Amino acid sequence: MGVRFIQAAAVALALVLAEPGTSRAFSLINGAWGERAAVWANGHGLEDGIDVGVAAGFEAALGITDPLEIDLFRQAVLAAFGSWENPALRFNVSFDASTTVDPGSGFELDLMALPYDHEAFGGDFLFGLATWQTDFGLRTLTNGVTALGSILTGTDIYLNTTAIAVIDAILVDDEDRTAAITRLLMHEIGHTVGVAHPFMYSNWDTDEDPHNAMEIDPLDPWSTLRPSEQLAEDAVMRVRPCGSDFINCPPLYYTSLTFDELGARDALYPVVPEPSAAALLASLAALGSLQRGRPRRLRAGAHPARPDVAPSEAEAAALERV
Ligand SMILES: [Ca+2]
Ligand SMILES: [Ca+2]
Ligand SMILES: [Ca+2]
Ligand SMILES: [Zn+2]
Repeated sequence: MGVRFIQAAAVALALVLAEPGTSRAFSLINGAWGERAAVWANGHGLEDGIDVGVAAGFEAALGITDPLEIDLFRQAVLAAFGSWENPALRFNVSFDASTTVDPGSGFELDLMALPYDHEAFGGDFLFGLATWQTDFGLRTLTNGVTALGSILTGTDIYLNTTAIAVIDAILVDDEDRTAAITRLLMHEIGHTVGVAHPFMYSNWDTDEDPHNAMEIDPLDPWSTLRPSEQLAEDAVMRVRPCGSDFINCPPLYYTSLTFDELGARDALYPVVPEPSAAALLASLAALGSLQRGRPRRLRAGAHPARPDVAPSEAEAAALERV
């Protein structure tokens, strides 16, 4: 399978890292794009969903001990993973799991909460850190295209309990706290599926408008994408959207992916639509009308069961919806 790389991304809401003033479209980890981009792949763990282990004691490490609060918090964790899902990219989340501080072991994605002085943070005062391990080789993308590139094989997310406690002490509203941690998790999950900070490498969009949906061709996503310099100030993958202000910063409390992240997901994990039941029915209707339209040889004295007719209005309408 080739050389194995272990890489760490210095990450979300970094207090110590400066970000250039603009943030553009989406960018991919390792700087690779197109068919070489680092992705989870079918046959390498993606086929049955990405198995997520949330460490035993994760909630308690973040100061959440009330059973009712734990339940609500777990809903937020599930929502953060759910926000990234499409039919090609799924997560199976297990709580109270046995995890490892090493992207190459444990679950395909381990989620843990560690104190600031843990060696995993390397002395950086970050809110969260995502790490990943990749192989390089031939893999089949979710649209069936086979190409050489990086394959994500193991990932970890570490939340910094020390940094989060500081913000928790300031945020009195439970909803704000839940939203802030959901957004932080969404950001880190983005790294574990192959998305970088917008300013890190080439930034991709389908046009020059960062605030519209990217219309991506699932059969050939990169044919529709091009580098863009346009600002998406509220993107979830953006670091420090309001500079050093972590409290009066609405984007830090958004709990939906923006068009940037959705575009990245659908470029990395394209979903080729299957024929819908409606389309199948319409095809059958079309087949039926074709058969009825065929000349029939009648035996003497026999009558056709029904006369040859053009498709009814209802059938014609069904055909147009295909
Ligand atoms: Ca799996
Ligand atoms: Ca691990
Ligand atoms: Ca756009
Ligand atoms: Zn980050």
